[in-house]
Amino acid sequence: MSPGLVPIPDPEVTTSVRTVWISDLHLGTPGCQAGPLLDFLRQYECRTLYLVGDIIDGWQLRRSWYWPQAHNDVVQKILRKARKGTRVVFVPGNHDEFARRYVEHNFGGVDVHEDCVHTTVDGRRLWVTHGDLFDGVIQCARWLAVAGDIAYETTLRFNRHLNRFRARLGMPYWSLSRYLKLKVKRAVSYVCAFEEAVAREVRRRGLDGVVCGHIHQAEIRDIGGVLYCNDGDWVESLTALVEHHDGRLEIVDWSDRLGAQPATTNRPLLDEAPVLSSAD
Ligand SMILES: [Mn+2]
Repeated sequence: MSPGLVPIPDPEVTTSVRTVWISDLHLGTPGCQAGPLLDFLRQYECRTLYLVGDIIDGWQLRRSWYWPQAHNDVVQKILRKARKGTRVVFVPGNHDEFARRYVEHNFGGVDVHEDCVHTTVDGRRLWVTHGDLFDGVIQCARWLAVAGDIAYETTLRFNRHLNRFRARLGMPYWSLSRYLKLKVKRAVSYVCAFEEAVAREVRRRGLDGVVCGHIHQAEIRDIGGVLYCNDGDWVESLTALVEHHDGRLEIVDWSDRLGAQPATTNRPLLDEAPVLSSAD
């Protein structure tokens, strides 16, 4: 191949999996890595595609309009999958909470749900939720440990209402992680607290595990008998979670396939993306 030519992915080569989860695309921001995301969507075929929140960044778009063709292509690709028979489920996050008023509706083949339960082929029941609900819980973690379950549930509910109210006033999403970002050492404990809070809710619901996003950190791990899965993001880490046809769950790290680190220029300051790599 002559230098300067970019290899064109073979449209015949596809990877078939049972389920794909992606979140935190942040379409509508310069940080969204739409090109690699499109390549991923072209390669992976699935029966069910979950869009686990922060797909379109309504907060950023409200401040300034940014919508290049590549972002359109991503939306078109997803709608095309829906037309071709993929079940597409959209679970809104905090940056696209405008969609939460459309829950239990269907748009162009995309089902919108506040949250939902996915059953793997081997029968494990996973709660699919964006994860922003837990920001408030982490903030209050210390007194919650004392006050117990009722206070915990009240805080979950309070955080949701608080941020709806702030959105109506045009105020940005409140997030503890924005504060933690300034104190990078504490970002690690933020991630742990987040994961623990999510796992606790999964246990309370009597489910086997969870798939979420929000903190831009892909992971599959066991937390006290709860399967915690985070599908990462398409701003920094370029990751997705997939369920193979035998029920095996795996994180696909697309940055590996690029053979280079994802671009770090033009990355917007996201309020829920602790910069762990700069921790000392
Ligand atoms: Mn989020």
